[in-house]
Amino acid sequence: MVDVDAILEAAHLKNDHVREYVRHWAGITGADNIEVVSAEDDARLVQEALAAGEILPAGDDLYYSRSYYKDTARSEERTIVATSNPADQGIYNNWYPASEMKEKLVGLMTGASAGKTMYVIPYLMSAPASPLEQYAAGVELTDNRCVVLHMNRMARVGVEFINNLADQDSFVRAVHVTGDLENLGQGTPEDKRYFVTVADERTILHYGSSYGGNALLGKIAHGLRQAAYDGWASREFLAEQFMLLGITDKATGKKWHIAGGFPSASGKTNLAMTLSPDALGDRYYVEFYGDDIAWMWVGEDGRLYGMNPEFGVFGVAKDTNENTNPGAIESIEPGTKAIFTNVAYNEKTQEVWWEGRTPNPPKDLDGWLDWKGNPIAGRSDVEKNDPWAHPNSRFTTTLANVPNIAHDYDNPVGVPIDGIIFGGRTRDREPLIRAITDVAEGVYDGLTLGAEATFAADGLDGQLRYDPMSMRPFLSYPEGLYAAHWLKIIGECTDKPIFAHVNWFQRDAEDGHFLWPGYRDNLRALLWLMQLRDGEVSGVSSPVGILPTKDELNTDGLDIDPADLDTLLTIDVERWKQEIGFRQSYLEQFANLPEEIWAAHRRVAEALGD
Ligand code: GTP
Ligand code: SPV
Ligand code: MN
Repeated sequence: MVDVDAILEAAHLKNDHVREYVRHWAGITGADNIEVVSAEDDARLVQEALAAGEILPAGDDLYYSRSYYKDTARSEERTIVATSNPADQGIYNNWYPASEMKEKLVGLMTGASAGKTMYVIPYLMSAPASPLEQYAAGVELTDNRCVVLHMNRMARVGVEFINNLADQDSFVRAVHVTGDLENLGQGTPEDKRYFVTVADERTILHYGSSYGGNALLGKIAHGLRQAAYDGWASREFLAEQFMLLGITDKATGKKWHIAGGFPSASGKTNLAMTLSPDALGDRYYVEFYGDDIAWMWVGEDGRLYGMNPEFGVFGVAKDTNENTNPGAIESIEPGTKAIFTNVAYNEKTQEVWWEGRTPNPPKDLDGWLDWKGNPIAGRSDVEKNDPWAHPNSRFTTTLANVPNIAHDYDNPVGVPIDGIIFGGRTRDREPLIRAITDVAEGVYDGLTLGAEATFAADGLDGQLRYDPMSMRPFLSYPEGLYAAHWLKIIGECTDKPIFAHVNWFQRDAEDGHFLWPGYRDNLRALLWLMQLRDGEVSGVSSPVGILPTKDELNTDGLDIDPADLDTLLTIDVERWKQEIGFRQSYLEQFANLPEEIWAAHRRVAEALGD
């Protein structure tokens, strides 16, 4: 048995509540050793992980990691929100009683870290001194060194973040035990994995994965599920799967901030890193604040404020290249300490590659291994066309490596939000952009966000589903109350953000091509929205919001078929009428849905002539 207290003392971990928590879980998990981590330990931990073969070198200060082949995405069925109040059960939060889940997880974790080191990772999901700091501190315990390396990049890590808490007990207890990955029955009826957030005890218990949101507990489990619950329970803030960006018009000096929710793998990272299209010159400059999570609250001036609680980017690798996202490519250059997970790797040259990195895969197959570690050159005929990288393969890099990182990203005050956009992969119906000025209609629009699911969740790719505010996998309390909390927070703003629904993914019904070029050109739609907010354009009204006219949308240098542009800027009324019917039954599932939301739904239905 290790002397826990001596180790914590030596690491200057002074918070007695944290000490008690570490002792408790050290006893349950049976780890052989305990180590407290600070950001400064990263270089040493990298060397240890290299020596142990847990990561591989991928160039100068770049690293490669491969997860178990059945452990490559979040598992939604295995993710649970538990509390002691049955009224917390919603449609999507997969609610269970806290007592049942705690007992189960303690059972699974008992002795499960024997022979391993348990790392103690004190972290902060905010810049220090943020108005929401009391919700931001956490301590992840993990028996996986690779998880530590990822946490070091994704969160602010160090004992200083928990030693001085005003309320010493106000940290999230986040326990991660990897488990025996080869014997967990992933995706079978005997699945042993459990990813549980005991929201009313601010305790996260994740067992059975070393991948992404299943294992980096500051990110999704704390930053979204727990924080959404805390924001609601305190009535103080919203925590959403949102990107957050700033746009500066250098000609006028104006700066706008836009936050937006798109489901996983639907373009948040790309949008927040985007450059102005070449044809718009250097007039507009986009600043990156965050790509996956925003916490939002009402400031004293009556505006909505937002901040990114994360410290890094866990970005989708597929199709990331110099054309689609030059900022991302720069953020993972040699010297950045970036980690690549589940991409293809060349064991001779230490290069990495993924689908869409270059138009064609490397010609010389010598040394190339696919994401499972199998030689590409040795592939059979049936395997020949399999992707080299997993479709949900990722890169992990700190915010400071992102070339367009906002100069004030670390400012705890956050930024005032001018616009809130929702979007997703929708192959028809949704135009390029439709603006919504009424708050209830904006919240209604977010709630009825319908999109095709992606590879970021196991086994769901391409399926059409509703995804409220892009939070479906992260909701921690009932949907009706969630809508009411949104109405309350935005309703308190005296200077409200404008809402909009965007869609970069509409396709041609016949040949399936994307009607909109996407990526950098997406900025054109956002600029129109900000001009609308500022009263510089007026758009045309439609039953589902205000659309840009062809003249208002800046199309300088835009390469698009005029017929495609027409489709993007119009509404398919018949298709929308059908949609209203789907929405009716979707919304009826939710208990306590505010009357304002139903009223917004009826207004849209009536405007469509239903
Ligand atoms: P998570 O990290 O899972 O929450 O994903 P995300 O929403 O940040 O998505 P990301 O920006 O990483 O994009 C996911 C995929 O969509 C990548 O393969 C992108 O290349 C692709 N993508 C992003 N923006 C566009 C776009 O405007 N048009 C098209 N066609 N594809 C896009
Ligand atoms: C997402 O799936 O939305 C992600 C990746 O951001 S993960 O952290 O694995 O949830
Ligand atoms: Mn995400």
